[in-house]
Amino acid sequence: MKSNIGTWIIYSLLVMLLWYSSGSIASARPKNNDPIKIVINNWTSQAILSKIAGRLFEKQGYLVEYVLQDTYEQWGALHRGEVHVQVEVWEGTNAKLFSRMVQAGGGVGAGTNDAKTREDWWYPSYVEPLCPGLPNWKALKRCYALFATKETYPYGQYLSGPWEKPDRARIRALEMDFKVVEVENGEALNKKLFEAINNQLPIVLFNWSPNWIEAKFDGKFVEFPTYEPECESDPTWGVNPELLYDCGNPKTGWLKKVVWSGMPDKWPCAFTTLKKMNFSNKGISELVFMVDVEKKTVVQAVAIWLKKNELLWQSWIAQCCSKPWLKNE
Ligand code: TMO
Repeated sequence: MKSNIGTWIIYSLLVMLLWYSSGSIASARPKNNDPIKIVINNWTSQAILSKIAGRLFEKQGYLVEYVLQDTYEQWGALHRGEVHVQVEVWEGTNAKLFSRMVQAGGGVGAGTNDAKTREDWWYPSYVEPLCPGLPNWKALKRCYALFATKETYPYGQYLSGPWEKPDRARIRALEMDFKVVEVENGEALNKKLFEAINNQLPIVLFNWSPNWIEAKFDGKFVEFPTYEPECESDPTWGVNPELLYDCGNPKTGWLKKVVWSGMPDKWPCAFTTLKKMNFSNKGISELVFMVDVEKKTVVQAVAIWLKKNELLWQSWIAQCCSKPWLKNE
């Protein structure tokens, strides 16, 4: 009898000790009040997903700031911890600098979206009969003069954005008589596309999917020689045995998220949430459509999305961090 009571007391003390210490470990980790700095780039879906991530972090009690940067500047800033979160890393555009930063230990991947991405030369469908053989790239090689503009004459114009694609190298490797004209952001590309479509003028420009364009206009990506990693590392690969980049971009590319290497320790719940955040092609193009076509603001689109998808984003807010009193905020 006595020994039973003794065992019981020791057991109870042990349980209490364990319970107490686990509680104190959890509460000993104060929430970090430094703001999480989220990079905003220059195309619509990236701005929208950034603000969705930001709102979810705020719902968990974190402070958030947004920092406008282009995709070139962001890598150094992420590496140095001057900014902390990038919600859209596209394989076709950002793969090289992304893997360089992760390999150097400056950044940590935060998961991959379900969305499959494509980024490449694109034309509205009324261009196709003007240049027989499209979407094959060899047709463009023949029809370059159709795309000549004041700026590029006698060469054809390829309109691109300010992102990291080696289009000039590709044009050289594939011996195409095109010149690249760069505009400053996604909005400017949209504007040029609208102008061309309104006047039914030939145009070939950088486009990507998911985006809003596929939901509104008929058109196709140009089919370049199929991408393989060797195309960008081994000159002998492909139709030009002397030069790199004689291929298109990946057709089913990934869409990743990345953070500064110190982010997971400093804001663990935000990191967990970001890893769970996941969008499909349809989800992204619907969001972009609201802004680029229906002309809602990014803030309005985010508010509409949050309201419609509460169950989904609640499931992204990590359990250990959920604050029931914030639920109906
Ligand atoms: C990086 N982007 C989606 C504009 O191709």
